Amino acid sequence: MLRLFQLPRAWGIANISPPCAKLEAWLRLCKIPYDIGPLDLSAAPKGKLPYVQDDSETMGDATLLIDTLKARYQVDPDAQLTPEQRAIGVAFRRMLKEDFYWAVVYFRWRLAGNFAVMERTFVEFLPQELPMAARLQFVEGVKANLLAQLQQQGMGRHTPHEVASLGIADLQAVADFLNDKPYFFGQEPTSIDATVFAALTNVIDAPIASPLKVFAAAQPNLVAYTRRLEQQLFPELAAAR
Ligand SMILES: N[C@@H](CCC(=O)N[C@@H](CS)C(=O)NCC(=O)O)C(=O)O
Repeated sequence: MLRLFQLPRAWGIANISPPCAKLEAWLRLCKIPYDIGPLDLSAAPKGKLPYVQDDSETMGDATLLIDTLKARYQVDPDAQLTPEQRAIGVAFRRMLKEDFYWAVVYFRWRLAGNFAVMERTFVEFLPQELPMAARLQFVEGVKANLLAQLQQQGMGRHTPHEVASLGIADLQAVADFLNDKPYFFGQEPTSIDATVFAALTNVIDAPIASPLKVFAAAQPNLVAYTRRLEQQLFPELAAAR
């Protein structure tokens, strides 16, 4: 059986890592059976989560994995999409992954109040037998790594106000395109819904104060969509909400 390696569940959402939430949502959408492996970043082929082991092969990157697993498991929720829809899907996926993701990281790790939430959460992910000082030091390392990535990527060079305006523009684009459709491309869910759901639940349902959350939570279609996808793909989380 396919084994999925990701961050442990927290905050009552699919995963506090958007790429991890996206891959697990997609596996569930496609009804591909899987189990969850232990948290072990050292075995990640690309040094990032999520990754999977399947047929003794270890493979990383949520986006690449979706393409690989489509072929391997002969499933394709996107089979009926038109070329235009596919093009739109690629553009939204890249926007959420390469731009919006970094706005989310910024508000989580750069603002002191939110970092305290991240610290508490990550300390719980680490082996409880490790002394608290060592766990806190590890989380400081995660923070330093992410702040360096934010700087290199570019989002970290902006003020909170500027990051908010960039991230809200992404959310507005999703809200406008989704409009009153139940799923991103209409009546049936497709792969892009895993990506959009993962991004939205990580803002709307995360205990992280930010202008992104204020904006997204005020868009009735984004909230209804997030609840719909959660109910469909993670009913155990919806039931606990
Ligand atoms: N393009 C990758 C991105 C994965 C990613 O950024 N994962 C983060 C967790 S949200 C990670 O593992 N970061 C560890 C690091 O940057 O050292 C994917 O879609 O799988």
